[in-house]
Amino acid sequence: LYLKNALTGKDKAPGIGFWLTFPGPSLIRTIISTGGFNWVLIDAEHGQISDKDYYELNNAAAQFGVSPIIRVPNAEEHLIKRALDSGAHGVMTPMCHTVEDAQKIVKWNKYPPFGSRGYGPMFSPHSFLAPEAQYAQEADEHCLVIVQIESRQGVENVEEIAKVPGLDVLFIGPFDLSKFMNVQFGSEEHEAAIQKVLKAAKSAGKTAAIFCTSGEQAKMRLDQGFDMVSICTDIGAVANEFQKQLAAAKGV
Ligand code: 3PY
Repeated sequence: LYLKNALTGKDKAPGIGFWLTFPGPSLIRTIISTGGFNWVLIDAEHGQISDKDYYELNNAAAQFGVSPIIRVPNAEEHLIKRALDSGAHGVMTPMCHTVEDAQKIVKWNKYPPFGSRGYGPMFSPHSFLAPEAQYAQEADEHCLVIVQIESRQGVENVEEIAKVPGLDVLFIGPFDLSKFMNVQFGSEEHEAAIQKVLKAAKSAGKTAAIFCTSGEQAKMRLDQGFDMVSICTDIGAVANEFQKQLAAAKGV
């Protein structure tokens, strides 16, 4: 809801977030309480986080007015349902390669009659600070449906994927993209694919988003027209700082 308002509301602002890979509500609170973020990605695809962590993490983020977005491990209906029922403000599904993938993912994120999400929002309303009846009525509108475009096939199909009704965000995974395309990260072909996704999202009126590993990179992508960026991962930030201080101590 916070992120959706920023991306599509009248007080339009870029979505600026970070990647959480460690479980534990104290870390998410420590980072978020510094201010300035409107979303956090809770990574259950590659992070150390599993679905028993979702509920506390979602509520820790929402307490500070930041939207918790859960990345599920795979495009599976039950994984998306678990993430939404724990109170995610949006679900990111990796590896969207085709229009059919996108249509399925949207359907699993929405209640009937548009979709096939089962009814059971006992815990999800808490991170929306809303009663159950209100959550049930507004969830389809407020929860962001995010798919990752991160393969050659995904890029080939991106114009059609972007037009799928109910889909909100095309999120580029640049590392997988380079692997799946078998091209170097940052090469001309890699960058052309990124620009193609950006253009397709914009033409379809959808949010264009990309994973970045530094604030500098994130700013460059925002300047190119991306609407939503991550600035770094928790593990990346910790490792970088340790390396930096170690190098300083050794005088190198
Ligand atoms: C990628 O770069 O492939 C991602 O999905 C970000 O983690």
